[in-house]
Amino acid sequence: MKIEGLELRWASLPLVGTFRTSFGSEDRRDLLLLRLVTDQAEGWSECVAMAAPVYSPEYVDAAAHVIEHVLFPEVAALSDPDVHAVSRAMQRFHGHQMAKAALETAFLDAELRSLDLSLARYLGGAVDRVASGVSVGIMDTIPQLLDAVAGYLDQGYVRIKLKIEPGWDVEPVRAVRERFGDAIPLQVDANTAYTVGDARQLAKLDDFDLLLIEQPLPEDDLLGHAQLARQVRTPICLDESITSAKVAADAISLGACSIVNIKPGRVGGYLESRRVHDVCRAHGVPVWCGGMLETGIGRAANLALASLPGFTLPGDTSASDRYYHRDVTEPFTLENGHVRVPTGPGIGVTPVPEILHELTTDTRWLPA
Ligand code: OSB
Ligand code: MG
Repeated sequence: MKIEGLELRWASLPLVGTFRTSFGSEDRRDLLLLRLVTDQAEGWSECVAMAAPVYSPEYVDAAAHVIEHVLFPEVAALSDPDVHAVSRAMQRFHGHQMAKAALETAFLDAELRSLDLSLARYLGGAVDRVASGVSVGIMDTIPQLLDAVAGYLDQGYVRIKLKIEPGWDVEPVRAVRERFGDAIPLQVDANTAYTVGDARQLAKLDDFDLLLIEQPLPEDDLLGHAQLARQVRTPICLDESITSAKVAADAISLGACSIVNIKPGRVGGYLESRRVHDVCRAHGVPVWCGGMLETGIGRAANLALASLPGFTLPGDTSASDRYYHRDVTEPFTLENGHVRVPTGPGIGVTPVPEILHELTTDTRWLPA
């Protein structure tokens, strides 16, 4: 395919409510969308970097900068590339996985559209809908949390994930178990808020039969996670730490985790996500698809990934209305706790032009 140019598009969407984690509170999603134009088809993607570097070192303005000044010039110089050539061309640059993932995905979407092939089929998806969980933010009070969880269970979500931090861990988990019983699949996510010295506090969560504890310690502390895993019975799952298939293999070998959250942005794209999936599957380690408050563009691609056979736990692949009153695409909906995997070519969705236009704050066209 011949690349003709890339459109960067900034948009800002209000969230349906404040989403609080151990790293901060969000009321809006500041988005960077990519539209890659080739001689055969157009491809769309969503960069999952957040407005500030609080989840990982990347942030929206840095991602846009590195795409414009480093990654796209390298990719645009390729003659007749396929997605593997695009991916290889970006490899010599360190880091910036979310920016690389966005550019690779926009290209992959265009390539698959030109082949009339869905991303799910291309990746090896095995099911047409995926079981969906929901991530529930830290709240001011326990009654507020219980109301939120009750609402999500009413909607049919099949798994609840509670965000935790020191001071908001055992009590909210106990309250949710007391109110909703032992049968609901329940897990927690600390987003690196603890240290290995908190092992005794985290071991108190063992009483509540959780599916997993996600990323309790800082991302670079694989040994700490391995040590912690020997002191708690609840399985440790890694999110922030897993930046590649190689790191996933290392973490598993070290005993740092027994479950992996796969986020394509965090590992540099869907090709690397599939390699993470394959490494985990070879080790018998279950994976699930994480989320980054994606709009329909990123959500569509995540659903394709989550249809692979190693995704045996429900993901944070909730419906569009978990975060947005109005999504940029046709909204994804929850049907009996599941969300449908798109079947159209590429990621299977495109933005609704009028909605996109309204939410856009800036655009920039980069000719190849
Ligand atoms: O740690 O999984 C996380 C959102 C933003 C950044 C990091 C995380 C999250 C979530 C929500 O937990 C995932 C989602 O529903 O999209
Ligand atoms: Mg997480």
